[in-house]
Amino acid sequence: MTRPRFYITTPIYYVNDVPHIGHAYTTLACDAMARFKRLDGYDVMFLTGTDEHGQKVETAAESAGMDPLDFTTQVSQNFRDLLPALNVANDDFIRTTEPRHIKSVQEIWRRLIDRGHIYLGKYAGWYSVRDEAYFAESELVDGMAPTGAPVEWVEEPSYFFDLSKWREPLLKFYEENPDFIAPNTRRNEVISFVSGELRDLSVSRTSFKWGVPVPGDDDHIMYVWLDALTNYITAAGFPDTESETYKKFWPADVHMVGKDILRFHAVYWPAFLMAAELPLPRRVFAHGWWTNEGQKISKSLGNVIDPHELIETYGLDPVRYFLLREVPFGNDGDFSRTAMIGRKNSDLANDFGNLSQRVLGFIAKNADAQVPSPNAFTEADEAMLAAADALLAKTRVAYDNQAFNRALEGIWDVVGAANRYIDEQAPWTLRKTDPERMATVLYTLLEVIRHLAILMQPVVPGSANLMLDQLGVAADARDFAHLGAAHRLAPGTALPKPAPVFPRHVEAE
Ligand code: ME8
Repeated sequence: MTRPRFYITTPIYYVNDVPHIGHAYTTLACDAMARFKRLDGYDVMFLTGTDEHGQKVETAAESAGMDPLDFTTQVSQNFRDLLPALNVANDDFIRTTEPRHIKSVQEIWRRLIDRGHIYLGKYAGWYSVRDEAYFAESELVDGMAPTGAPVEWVEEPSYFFDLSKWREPLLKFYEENPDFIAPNTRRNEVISFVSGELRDLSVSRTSFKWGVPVPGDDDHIMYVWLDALTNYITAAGFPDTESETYKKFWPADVHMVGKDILRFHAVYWPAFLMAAELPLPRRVFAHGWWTNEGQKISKSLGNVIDPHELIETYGLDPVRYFLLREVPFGNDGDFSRTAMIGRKNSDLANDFGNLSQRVLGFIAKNADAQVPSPNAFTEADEAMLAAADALLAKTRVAYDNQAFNRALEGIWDVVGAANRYIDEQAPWTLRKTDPERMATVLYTLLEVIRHLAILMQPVVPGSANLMLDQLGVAADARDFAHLGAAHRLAPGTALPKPAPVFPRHVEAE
């Protein structure tokens, strides 16, 4: 039986900078999504990588006094190193300086030229190196790019892509594919942008060298966004459209991006692909931006959040949980120490951690350290089990909408119900009055915790698996096919000595 496939991508990160919380955030969201789909039976490809060409990177290499390729190799490694630190399970890592990519971008170019969508002209206008984007005079705000980045006047020969011809096809595509851009507010922004005037796009530069040469005209190098966006199809095997990987994985299911780079992904990229007669990705999700204690994060303010330091201070899984739980995915969020510690202590340690520790600790002491044998289930037990069994369907809907916070809220509803159930059923009293009933209550709780831990794997993989170890769940019985009544815990299974999985936050001395 062939499994359904799922292809998800992060943006490829500019190698002009060290990785920060913004990069970690996009990557973690994709990792949770990829892990969820793998556990749900999909054949997944999860791609991340680095964007290594263009003026911005060339300038960064110059200031470091390094050859651009040596520089990008060094900085790209910092992004690669972040992945194991975040426990991210990507399937591929692409660098735009790799031969496979250069071949792919040049083929895209040829397809565009062959179909008459690229012509030679002259660009005269503003360019922001920080955004790697062109701006018209009318778009400037107080002499700056709308993003606040400085702009410089550029006047040079340039190839143009006939973007203006793609206005109608794009609008038709958005209308026919209402899920292509999410969240909805962002979709409306893109539609209103495209409904205005779309100008042809300059797609080559002649004033610097660090990039992919235009086939047949070495004086020009390709515009870095045309180069960068193509990475997604390169990794799927393009230009070999007959390859197994390409046939299986292209088009991508989700391009996850920050809201600042939505236009490139939701306007330029589909236009390039339509013009090149290649299939379009299914969805672009634009997430919001993080601030630090209410302030915009910037190097000049010196408040950039280093993901390694966060992990060291709060632990990896609490950080993963916080970022995906704290704000509705798509909205902006504020990182504050108080909020981070609050989530770690109340959600993870008190609610979820304590639930499993109470139940497993009690079984270790009072129920022979094994999965108890249940007797007849009461209405309360049935309701508790039904809530756990129903969670997969709800969680799946939330993930399919990239609503990580909603998925977690749904899971926490059941965590809360289980904590109330344990207090109401009071197994510690039943121990003396009705040991058979106690066994049924504990069994019900173990089953609920098993469901919670299995469903929490995408967000807190390390901790969820530790919990599953303590529940005696075999490593090959942790995917979503094992949820529900058909795979209940076997009574009599020996349980290892439990230890708390989610410790409370302790302030460093
Ligand atoms: O844009 N909060 O790369 P990049 C949340 N190379 N997300 C943030 C953030 C913050 N404070 N700061 C940055 C590029 N980001 C291109 C992409 S893809 C073909 C090419 C996010 O390294 C930002 O929104 O500047 C973006 O999605 C990502 O970090 C990469 O930024």
